[in-house]
Amino acid sequence: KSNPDWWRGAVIYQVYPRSFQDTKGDGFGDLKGVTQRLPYIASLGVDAIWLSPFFTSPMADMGYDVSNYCDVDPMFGTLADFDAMLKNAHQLGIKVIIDQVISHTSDQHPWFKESRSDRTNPKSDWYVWADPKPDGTAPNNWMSIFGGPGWEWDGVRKQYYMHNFLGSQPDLNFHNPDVQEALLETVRFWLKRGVDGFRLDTVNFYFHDKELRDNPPLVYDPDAIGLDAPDVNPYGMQNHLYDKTQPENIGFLQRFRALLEEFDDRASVGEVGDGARSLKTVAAYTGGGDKLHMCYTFDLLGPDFTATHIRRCVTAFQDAVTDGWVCWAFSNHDVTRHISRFAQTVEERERIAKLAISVLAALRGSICLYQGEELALPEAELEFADLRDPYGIRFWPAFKGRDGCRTPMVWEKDADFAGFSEAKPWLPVPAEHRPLAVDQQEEAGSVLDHYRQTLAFRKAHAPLLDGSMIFLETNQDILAFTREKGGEKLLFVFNLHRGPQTVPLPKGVKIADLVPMPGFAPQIEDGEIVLEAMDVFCGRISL
Ligand code: TEU
Repeated sequence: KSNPDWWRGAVIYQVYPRSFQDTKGDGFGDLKGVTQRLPYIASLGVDAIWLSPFFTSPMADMGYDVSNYCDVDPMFGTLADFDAMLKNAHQLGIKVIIDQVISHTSDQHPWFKESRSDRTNPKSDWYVWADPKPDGTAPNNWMSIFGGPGWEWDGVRKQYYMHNFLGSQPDLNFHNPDVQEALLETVRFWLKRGVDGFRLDTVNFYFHDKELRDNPPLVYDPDAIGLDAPDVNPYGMQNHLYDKTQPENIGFLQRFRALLEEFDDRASVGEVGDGARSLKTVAAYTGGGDKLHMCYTFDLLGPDFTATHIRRCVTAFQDAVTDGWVCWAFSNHDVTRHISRFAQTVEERERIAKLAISVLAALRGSICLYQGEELALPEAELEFADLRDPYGIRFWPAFKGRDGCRTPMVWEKDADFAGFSEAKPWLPVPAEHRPLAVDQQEEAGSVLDHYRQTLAFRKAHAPLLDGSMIFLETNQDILAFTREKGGEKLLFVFNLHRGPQTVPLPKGVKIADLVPMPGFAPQIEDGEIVLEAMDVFCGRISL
């Protein structure tokens, strides 16, 4: 039966197919591998999977450089494998969200090959081409996120083309309506095949300043949420003069949404990675119910796991984005795994893993989990020779790139390559990951078990899905809020501090009964909530 609101409050599990399960024995994961592991995914109790790109690609950016939007790369299998995976997922009650990387294509895409062939072909304006300055240098000072100038010289057209990421990821010209049409056709292709939704890669990069104005000098604001310090990534800030919300994008997103509405129960989540300034964009892209369903922000992907930071991100979001919807995450395939970001010692990793998913599960919004976080996998320490990510290869050792979170899933502690593959995988299986393999965590009390129970807890309490969320004034180390819906009001108090805390019950609040979140035992003594280090209280408030 139809449920157009299924995405609201949903738990989405991100699968990085290259590293999930290999069935061909070539060291790369594939779609058949995803199908094989669907029962495991179902056992977690998630609503949907988000599949990172599996489309035809030269793999310069591990598939985020697409050369055919409507086919499967042989590395991952065939369209028939995709259909089988989708059917199996649906039988298990799992929705499938695919990753549309349409801000740019690969330079091997036939559109780009045509576009670069001369200045008059029918696709000559499909990418962002510009003449050099009189002295032959690039049209302006724009930088690429992956390092170096954002312009690449083309000897045939004798012009520069723009790219926000690799030189082999030319930026599509969204100002051209034919480009928009062609992209929407690829979206329709997958809608017809039955996918439940789309993650839109770099949705706030679709448009560019038509006047190609220089960016202002880079100003680093250490207080802005989620911005990389320039010494970590000197190219991280693309501070274009052009309005960050990209006003023309609204029209495109409305057309995209109208297309989704031709089908039942489809959803979209846009990736808006732009630090504090992203809130305005998220509001513009998700408000009004006629554009994106939700946006994914980078706010919780940084090093900061403190009550102050989380409260600040969530309240800033709630103030800016009134009728929109957000998708929170602590980890993905682009950032250091959160166990390694948040834990100060190896000993506290397990506790941090359990605490973090408990916090995430209680937030208002949808949530994304990244494969392996349910095992508390730490970031893999790799040698330079192991690196495959061009971003890391370029900035090593200042930035070690994104391979450390992309190593293979560990299924069986003692199997060859931990059960991921029969051949040497494209990235090594870290020895440190083996004891954390799925087959070691089937017993009660493990992090994996904790994830399953916590996600079940979220499902069992309606206020957690889309109920209101109101923060309470407490001391700095405490994250306290209520979640309320339909006559049920829950009080959550998280102690993110590494020492015990007591918190007086807020004035006028009476706890009717304790509602323990899995793995935590709430205590009240003499009107005070008593919390151990890194502890969770949950109680039902008498109304
Ligand atoms: O990432 C967008 C993005 O902004 C990243 O550059 C991010 O800032 C960086 O990876 C953080 O370390 C998306 C995809 O998630 C990423 O994998 C792709 O490489 C990128 O787009 C280009 O398609």
